[in-house]
Amino acid sequence: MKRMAFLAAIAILSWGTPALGGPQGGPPSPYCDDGVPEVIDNCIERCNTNQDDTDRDDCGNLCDADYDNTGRVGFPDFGAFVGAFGSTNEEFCHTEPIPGCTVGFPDFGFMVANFGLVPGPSSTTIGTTACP
Ligand SMILES: [Ca+2]
Ligand SMILES: [Ca+2]
Ligand SMILES: [Ca+2]
Ligand SMILES: [Ca+2]
Repeated sequence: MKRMAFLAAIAILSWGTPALGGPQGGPPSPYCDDGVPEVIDNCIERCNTNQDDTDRDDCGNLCDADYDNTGRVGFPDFGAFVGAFGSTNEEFCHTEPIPGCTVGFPDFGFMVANFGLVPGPSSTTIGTTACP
């Protein structure tokens, strides 16, 4: 009898739980809902509410380890990063908040994780090589 009561309680609880959804019932972002509509998000797959883009190539800092804008993160970018390590050059910062940042190990981890890859994706530059 106790078991029946337990099962009934479970049923009532799960019935009464509203389905989870995005704001105003819209579909939640498959990536990160940072409050920036995905159609204008300069770094779709990461939470970058501030949309910081130091080199102004429409590819947000949190997506952009392609410092020479060749469309690929390679050795020239790696060399530039090493040269900037420990500096306050915001272009090499990939962790918010960007303004006033110091280039450090989290940024290094981002660079390594993106080595050999294309920057982005960004909604504002689709079809271009800068940040496909
Ligand atoms: Ca984003
Ligand atoms: Ca950029
Ligand atoms: Ca590059
Ligand atoms: Ca870039």
